[in-house]
Amino acid sequence: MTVKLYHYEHCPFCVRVRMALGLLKVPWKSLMVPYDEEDFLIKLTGKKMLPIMDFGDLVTNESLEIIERLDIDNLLGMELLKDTAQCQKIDTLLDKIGKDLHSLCMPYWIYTKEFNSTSRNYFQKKKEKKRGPFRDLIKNKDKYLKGLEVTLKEVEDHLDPYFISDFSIFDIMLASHLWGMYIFPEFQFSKKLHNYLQDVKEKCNFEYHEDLWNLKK
Ligand SMILES: N[C@@H](CCC(=O)N[C@@H](CS)C(=O)NCC(=O)O)C(=O)O
Repeated sequence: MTVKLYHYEHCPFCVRVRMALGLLKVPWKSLMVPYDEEDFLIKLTGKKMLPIMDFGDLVTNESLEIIERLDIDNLLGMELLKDTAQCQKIDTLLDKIGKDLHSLCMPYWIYTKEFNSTSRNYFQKKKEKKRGPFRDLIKNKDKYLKGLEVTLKEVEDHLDPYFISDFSIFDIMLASHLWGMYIFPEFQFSKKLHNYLQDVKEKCNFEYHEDLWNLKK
């Protein structure tokens, strides 16, 4: 049976799974979910949280658990997730990235074709509760860009050429979080980071907005 992935196009945790599927060359069915859909997701897993993978005999919604199940030949070094020190490093980095990057990207993600006016309003209302009005996020972009610049320098210093020398699950976790920044107006990654992200993209046969190109008008 072909596995079915329910996902949001912009979501870094969903991108993780899409990257792993591409790297592992697992055939999959893409099911993009409108952001304001609640009932269907709650029926599937008990909560509104994506990604959700339907394996046929199991439906689950934790990105790393999904990847672990897909990576039968352990090409991604999933045992690294038991290394507490390394996990702490990557989690701290992802938290720092998310803090600034999501404040920068959210006001723009909602204008991609993934959203319509209803799901856009739903997303904005929900996210503004935590981060404040999107117009203020845009107004204060320099503050977030400055914070992100420091974190990205830290990421660069880590890469040799991958997060822990060999390509691993950590690179998928990192690249999927950084990827969204490609849509931020006038932003450019450093050459080193851009080359790294493009390398991960190639390895993972990953196309960020592939589903959106295929959307019917
Ligand atoms: N621990 C989960 C986190 C997934 C997650 O946070 N997904 C977000 C989207 S980026 C979500 O569905 N949040 C509920 C919402 O936004 O309504 C995983 O790794 O899969």
